Amino acid sequence: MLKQRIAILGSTGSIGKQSLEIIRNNQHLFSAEILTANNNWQLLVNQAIEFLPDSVVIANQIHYLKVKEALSRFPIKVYAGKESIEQIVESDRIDTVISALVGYSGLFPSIAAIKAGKKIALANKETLVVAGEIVMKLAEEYMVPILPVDSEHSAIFQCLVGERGDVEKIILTASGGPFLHTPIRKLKNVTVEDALKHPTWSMGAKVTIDSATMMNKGFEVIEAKWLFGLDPKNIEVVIHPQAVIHSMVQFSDGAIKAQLGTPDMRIPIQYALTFPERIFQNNKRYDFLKDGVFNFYEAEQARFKNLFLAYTALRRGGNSPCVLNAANEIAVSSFLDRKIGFTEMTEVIENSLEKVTFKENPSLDDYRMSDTETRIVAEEYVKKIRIKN
Ligand code: MN3
Repeated sequence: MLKQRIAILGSTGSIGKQSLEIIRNNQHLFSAEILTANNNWQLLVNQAIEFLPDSVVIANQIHYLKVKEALSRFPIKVYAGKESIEQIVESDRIDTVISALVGYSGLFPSIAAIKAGKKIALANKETLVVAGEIVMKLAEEYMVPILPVDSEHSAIFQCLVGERGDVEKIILTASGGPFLHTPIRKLKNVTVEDALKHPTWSMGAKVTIDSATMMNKGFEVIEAKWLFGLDPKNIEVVIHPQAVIHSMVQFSDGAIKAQLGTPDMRIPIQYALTFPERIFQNNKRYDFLKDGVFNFYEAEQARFKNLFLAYTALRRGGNSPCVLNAANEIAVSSFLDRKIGFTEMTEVIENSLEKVTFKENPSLDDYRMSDTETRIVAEEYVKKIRIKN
């Protein structure tokens, strides 16, 4: 294998750090050439000193001078600002872009990387949630592979390798989060601390809250639709708290393939980088005889309303998934700031889906406008809730 030169967008986040670990353990195969961070400039500096990339970007310009100063003894270019991320992914010093930014901010860098012909290892699900149709068309046009990093989509992708048969449906597994067995009437009293305790996966705050509400699974349904070209009615969600079966594919003959393993994001990250090869990874092997109990539960609509809002947005199409995402970003940050309660996040999203201007065939500019409009509508609704409380 030729040494793969990698850009990690969001290198200080959970996926970014685990990606660097894979690069550290396989230096004959990979090099980190571009690292970007939003605010965590100190970790960015430490990573840069260890991996000596060609360049780094600190998105929040406030930290630029500190990063520049800290790296002045090293041959590393330092850039600042969100726009720099969109420009730097075009660099001919890289082959692959790991898109691990959080939220809507990941969309335009992903698009710039596709247009520059880079292989995409996609962890930023919002890229497909917001603008899946446009993104997949661009990937086809520029002949760029989009390899899923999300564990469920990596699982489906792995089940499909070598298959020619018709897919009848895919079964996305969900851990169910920390409130799977909480009485539904008590959900409104859930605190930020309760919601941040995820039973199986360790992730950033935004994704952890999205997992507790199962909006994360809703996004994954949308992501799956675009990645694998499926009708939403053929995408099923089943709760599997052990999170050992990462997802399944059922074919037209009734056969079901599943991909299993210890829940460890380094496995799907590495597979996105090495596909179609596999290389050794030193992680905890799953022991069927010791831990081998699998449970399955239905995702109840009354408990996981956000998941069903995602299906609704997907069926409506147009800019609805974009609205869903932006409203959810405001809802989650308002919940984390303790401005609204856990179940009020759903109300914020429902209200935005009703109020924001519907666009049947949105362009990228329409998505930008819908995103902005939704954030305003959602913030207003958060204010209303606060007055009422
Ligand atoms: Mn996932």
